[in-house]
Amino acid sequence: MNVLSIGGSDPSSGAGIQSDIKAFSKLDTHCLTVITAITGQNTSNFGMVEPVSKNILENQLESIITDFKIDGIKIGMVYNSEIIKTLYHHLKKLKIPIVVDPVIKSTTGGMLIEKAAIIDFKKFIIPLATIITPNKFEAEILTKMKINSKNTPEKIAKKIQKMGAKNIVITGIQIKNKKISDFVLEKNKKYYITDKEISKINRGSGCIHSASVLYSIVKNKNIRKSLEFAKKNTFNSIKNSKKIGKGIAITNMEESNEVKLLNSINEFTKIKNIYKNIPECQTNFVYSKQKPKSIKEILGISGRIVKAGKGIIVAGNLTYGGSKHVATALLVVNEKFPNIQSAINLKYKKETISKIKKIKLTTYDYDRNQEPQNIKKKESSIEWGIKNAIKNSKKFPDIIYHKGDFGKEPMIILFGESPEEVIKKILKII
Ligand code: PXL
Repeated sequence: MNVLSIGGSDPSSGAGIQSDIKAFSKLDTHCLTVITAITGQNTSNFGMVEPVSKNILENQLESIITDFKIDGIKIGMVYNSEIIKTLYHHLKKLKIPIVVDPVIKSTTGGMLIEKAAIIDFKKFIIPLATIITPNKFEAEILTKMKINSKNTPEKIAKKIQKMGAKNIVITGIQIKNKKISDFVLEKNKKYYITDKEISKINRGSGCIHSASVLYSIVKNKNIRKSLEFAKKNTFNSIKNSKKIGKGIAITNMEESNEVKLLNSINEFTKIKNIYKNIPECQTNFVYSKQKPKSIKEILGISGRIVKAGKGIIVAGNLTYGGSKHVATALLVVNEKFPNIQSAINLKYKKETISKIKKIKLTTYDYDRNQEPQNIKKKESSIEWGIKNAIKNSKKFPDIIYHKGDFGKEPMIILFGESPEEVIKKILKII
């Protein structure tokens, strides 16, 4: 997936273009960029702004648009009327989702748009928006109205909709009992999205919010689902923010499950002689959402990790529902031990089992010979086996194994809270 972020450069990488590159790469999405202005700023102060010339803006746009298939666009800082009109001219023909984050002032107080350009912003940029994501302050500036009991969020959002944006979310509108609400106006729908408040001043949360909205829309999720995802992701990124400079903390997005699992699969392929631990039926490596209801909520490889000579290759893509057996084992374990969200299957070897026992990993086993015939029809053997193995357990399993049955290969399944932890355990036992 390729998205295009149009906005200003922030050398502290807390907001703007640099923040978008970080955010999208954590979401496993390639972020193309068109820079509209260079800012000089850090976590305490906002220095200068220098907008780019029309020539270089056009050249950036043409370079990107003629080369890549772009799945969606995010527009942030646009600064002046020349930039606004040039963007409009190049983007008006594109039929892809556009998220507009109408940034006006930085958290540290710098102006991100010239006052005189706000009229053109409303005329040319707002009509491009599939969704526009102002915070309360930005919505008030755009409509020249203060939100109060007379000028309700709905009234203000309708005014922005009249300017041409299809969908509007006004963030941070209501704060009650440690909860914070965003007001949403779609074509024929209005509602609030409410979540926990987080009272931590930081830089870049608006950028992460709008980037997350775009990511989710491009993934074909509807407006409501996209905004719910964006709110959660922003909340977690604020919670995870880091004080890197001397001033305000910088928002820090956690990697997606996909990226975490991909990174660990990559680590796995690099382990020396790991091909010796791949069973005949090959290997899958899975990572579950929290509280999965079925294997459809467990990420796995749609193919397998397969032996290829003295190496291994990953055949297939990561998809939810991509694994059946290992995902079923994880589903059963997760029901009893909800922190366990990742698993991998490895070749059964006697020396591996003795090593596991020596280093005191928590190990359970089951005997496939004991499986009653009537169960064989009702549920999968693995479901029965794993349930049986942990039925009296007090502690979560690191390993569950069985020694096979007639025509059935013996197998080790290794569990952990995350793919990273699974890799650490593998390194201890092979
Ligand atoms: O968060 C809004 C924003 C967007 N773009 C740039 C910024 C900021 C805030 O500081 O500097 C370049």
